[in-house]
Amino acid sequence: MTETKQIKGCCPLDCQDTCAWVAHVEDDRVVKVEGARDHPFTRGMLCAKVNDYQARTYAPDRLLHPLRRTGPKGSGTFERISWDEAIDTIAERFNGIIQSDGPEALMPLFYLGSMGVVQRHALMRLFNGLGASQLHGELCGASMSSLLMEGHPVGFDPEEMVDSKLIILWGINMLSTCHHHWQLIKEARKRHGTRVICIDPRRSRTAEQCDEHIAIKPGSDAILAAGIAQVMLAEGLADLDYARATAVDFDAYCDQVKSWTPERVAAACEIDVEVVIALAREFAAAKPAVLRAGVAPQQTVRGEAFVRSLSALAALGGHWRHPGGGLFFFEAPAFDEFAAARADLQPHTPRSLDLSAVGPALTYTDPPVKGLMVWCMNPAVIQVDSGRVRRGLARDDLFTVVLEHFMTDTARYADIILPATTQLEHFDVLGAWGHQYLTVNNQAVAPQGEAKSHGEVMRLLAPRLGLAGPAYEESDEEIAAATMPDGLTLDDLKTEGWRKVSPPRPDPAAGDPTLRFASDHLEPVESDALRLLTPKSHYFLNSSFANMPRQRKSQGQPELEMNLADAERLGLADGEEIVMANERGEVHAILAVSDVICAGAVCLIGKWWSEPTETAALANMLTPSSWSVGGQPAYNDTFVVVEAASQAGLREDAA
Ligand SMILES: Nc1nc2c(c(=O)[nH]1)N[C@H]1C(S)=C(S)[C@@H](COP(=O)(O)OP(=O)(O)OC[C@H]3O[C@@H](n4cnc5c(=O)[nH]c(N)nc54)[C@H](O)[C@@H]3O)O[C@H]1N2
Ligand SMILES: Nc1nc2c(c(=O)[nH]1)N[C@H]1C(S)=C(S)[C@@H](COP(=O)(O)OP(=O)(O)OC[C@H]3O[C@@H](n4cnc5c(=O)[nH]c(N)nc54)[C@H](O)[C@@H]3O)O[C@H]1N2
Ligand code: SF4
Ligand SMILES: [Mo]
Repeated sequence: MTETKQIKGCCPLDCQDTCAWVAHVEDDRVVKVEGARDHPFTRGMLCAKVNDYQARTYAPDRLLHPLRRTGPKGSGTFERISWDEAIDTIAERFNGIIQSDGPEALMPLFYLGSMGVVQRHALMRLFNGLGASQLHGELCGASMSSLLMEGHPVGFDPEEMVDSKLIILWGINMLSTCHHHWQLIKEARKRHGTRVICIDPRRSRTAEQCDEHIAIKPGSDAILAAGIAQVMLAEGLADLDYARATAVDFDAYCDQVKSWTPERVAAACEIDVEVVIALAREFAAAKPAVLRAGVAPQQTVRGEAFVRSLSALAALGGHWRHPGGGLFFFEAPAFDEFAAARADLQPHTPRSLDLSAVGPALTYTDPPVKGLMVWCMNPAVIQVDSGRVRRGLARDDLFTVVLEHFMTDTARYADIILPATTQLEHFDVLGAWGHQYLTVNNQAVAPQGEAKSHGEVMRLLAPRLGLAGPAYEESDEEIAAATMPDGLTLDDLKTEGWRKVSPPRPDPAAGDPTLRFASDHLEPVESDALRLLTPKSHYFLNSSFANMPRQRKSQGQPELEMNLADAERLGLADGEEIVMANERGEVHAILAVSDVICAGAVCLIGKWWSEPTETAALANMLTPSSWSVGGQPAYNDTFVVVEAASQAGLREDAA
């Protein structure tokens, strides 16, 4: 009988939950992955995206050998080459660029395709050692991060939420995007009869399960927050001591919110006056309430106003005083993830490029980027204004290396593609962004084909780029060991599987007041056209899995959700093919008419790929080249006109 080995690992994906899993291995093949039942936070459940992760490792379209492009950039025509040829070519081209243009003409580009410290950071050792351009910025919570830099607390141990008495889910679709957090809500409901309110322009899977759904006009969240504050202050419900001990501009904040009466707020947010008043009273009365907020409402040029307004409210209610109370966007275990990248290897402080602005970086940066290496990101699909990103990637004078599992839209633009290992084929260590557990990922099986871990690619390339020393020779485990917190060794973590490493609980009122509560702008960007929202899909993780048959089947076809009132006004019918368009491009989808999305907005779920063309609904061909002051790409400041595809066809014929 074949022996089944069970290997402790974890999900690599960019999700708050970082599930611990057990890979079941027979004859060096993973036969299933199962959630680790004894993990205190994720409790044995994987999600609908990942519960057959081995299918990704063994997918027939997986990239298993290095490839060299033979057709035009973007065409997807490649030939197989050996690792030796691939490394020779990359070294020759990168060394040539360094000689002609200097090391800053090289740009690394990565995000959270894998959250592993080795897969994310090992390759940065090369770019650090060379003095290449650095990378900064974020694609999701950039507004939150910029407020965190100002000192605003944005999270605490989520396990406290079992004792929250009121949970406000503000622009988060928890049941799709981080469903383990819902277990805490269930427990709070059981213990305290906790009410759960969802504020979301869309009746999401999560909104359906809440006690109340407030279908707010998208982008108007900071105004609703001001309205809540106005009622609390006017009715004497605010915790003035706590708020004054927290804010340096408390009086200015009070002045700002004063004019936002429930009537004005109701009109601006397109909700009822009574809803504003009741929400304020309930929020003030709960001891404590938590504002459990998400990413989508940050995705506008006013992202910081949203985060700042919620931070102000959490203090105004005094909710930080109690376990389970405060503001929660993000929480991570206390460890030094960036130690794996070894910034100390930099010979000088180089320029830094914004990872969320790849379009500008590849089209306007001076001096220009000449060599690009992309890993753990699919910029041709997920960056704002991705038409511009593609124009940059198509430049003849740009040499691009992409490390990938699949032939993504971005990989199609590569000169050289390197096959990367999946989470079942390498060792790694992961933090999380929704809890405090650090988790190990032991290698379960040998890599398929010729795939290599990023640590191994780093070790192969370093000597060819003239880099020598221990940092370039360390094994993947040694790279990961650099990130361990005090009191925890990598060996301990390997044995235990995970360890909760809690940072201190924030108390913004401790010490002198430092925080700023008043925002520069509260009002959203407006337009007569329909606002396009593009939240996360249940079965894809951003653009990952959009090529996988099971997930594709479950997700169905690209649909544009529209409110019945808008459909009637525009003379459009449920189920018909439509075109949505703006000055940047057009995208086809099937219209789904209902009351799921509020009037004035439309919603396209799923980050689809260019291939197959029948489902090539590339939302980011329409999103603008705009960012908040804190660097958040304004995915949701996208306005489109929608018409029947048949009409659009007629218009083109006539032109
Ligand atoms: N299944 C699945 N899970 C994922 C991901 C995925 O792609 N798929 N992606 C992962 C990543 S990278 C991230 S960042 C997280 C994000 O997870 P979430 O924070 O849940 O992000 P979104 O789905 O973008 O948006 C959440 C909700 O905000 C609503 N919304 C949109 N605009 C507004 C607005 O102006 N105001 C308010 N109040 N609500 C608004 C949307 O309708 C949506 O229901 O999820 C992670 N988990
Ligand atoms: N319109 C619109 N655009 C959005 C968003 C939105 O809500 N609306 N959301 C934004 C947000 S919040 C985020 S976080 C970004 C996400 O954007 P990305 O971080 O680019 O996420 P993915 O689309 O999942 O692409 C990750 C890629 O990494 C690859 N990958 C996975 N593991 C590894 C590995 O170990 N090695 C290598 N080399 N590659 C690996 C996967 O195959 C995949 O192609 O998208 C953003 N874009
Ligand atoms: S995507 Fe999130 S919920 Fe799904 S298995 Fe991975 S960590 Fe768990
Ligand atoms: Mo994200």
